[in-house]
Amino acid sequence: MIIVGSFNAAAHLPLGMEIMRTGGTALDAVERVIREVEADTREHTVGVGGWPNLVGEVELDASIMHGRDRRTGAVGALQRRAHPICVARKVMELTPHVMLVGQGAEDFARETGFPEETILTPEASEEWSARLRENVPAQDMPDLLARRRLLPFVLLARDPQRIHGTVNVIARDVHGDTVTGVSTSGWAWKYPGRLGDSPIIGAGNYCDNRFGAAACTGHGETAIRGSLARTVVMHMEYGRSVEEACALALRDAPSPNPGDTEEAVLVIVAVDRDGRHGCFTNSDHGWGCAFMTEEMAAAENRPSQRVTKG
Ligand code: SD4
Repeated sequence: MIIVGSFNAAAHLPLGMEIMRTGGTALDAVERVIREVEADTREHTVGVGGWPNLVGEVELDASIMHGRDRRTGAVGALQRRAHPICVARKVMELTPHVMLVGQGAEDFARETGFPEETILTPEASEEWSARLRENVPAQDMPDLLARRRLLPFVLLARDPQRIHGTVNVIARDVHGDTVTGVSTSGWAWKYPGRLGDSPIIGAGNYCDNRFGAAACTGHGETAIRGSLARTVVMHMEYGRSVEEACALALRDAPSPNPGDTEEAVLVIVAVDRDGRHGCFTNSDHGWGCAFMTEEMAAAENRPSQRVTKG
């Protein structure tokens, strides 16, 4: 058994391992670890306390994928619910669909018993107001907020923690099942309705017991355009090691969108079918991961390995 997560999941990996040691599944472990990160108001890129969009609404994205049969569930731009990973699991278990977004995702969450909650914290709200005050002339504010004239301000979308955010967790249980989960509030100040890679199967999340699993953080638009997580697992299918598969996927990732002045940082956490794992990035700023096997008493951190383009 093994559980691997992005750095912000490190503190909760022992809880996930304990769940699997005591008879729970990888699915239970992944959901529970991510739930803990979603509940942490200090983590501004996931769940409660996440940075809001351009008009001050927190919109959450999450997905979960089961490697035994590639079942999956996802939600996008979900408002007023604290635990999108749990709603994503219910989408997988209770519907014939794989993804629900916006109002439909909210309706589904309500119907399946998830309470409406305030997920915009005072701290995140203050940061959002300050960002707007700095960048939007006072006379344009009513246009932006009341009339939702948003396009002139779309380039404000950037994440103060864009290179260090979103949670990824991959677990393999005693039955040999691998499950992958991803949860995020996406880019701060994003255009409402924007989805990143996290809820998109094949982009930010992919899992197949036969070959391995991958999950991503960083510049979601680039991960979507490069089908990043699926590409990693496809290379594993063709016999490549975790390291080779991630390096090939990162090297093949497209360049940032024209006009995007920020570096398109990508970080991949990957595990192959034998439990070999690692964390790889195309940037000097990529963060690391943490892992724990059944023999270990605590999780251990691992820096990400830098992959160069050439
Ligand atoms: C997104 N990939 O919405 C997420 C954000 C992220 O580090 O991972 N930030 O594009």
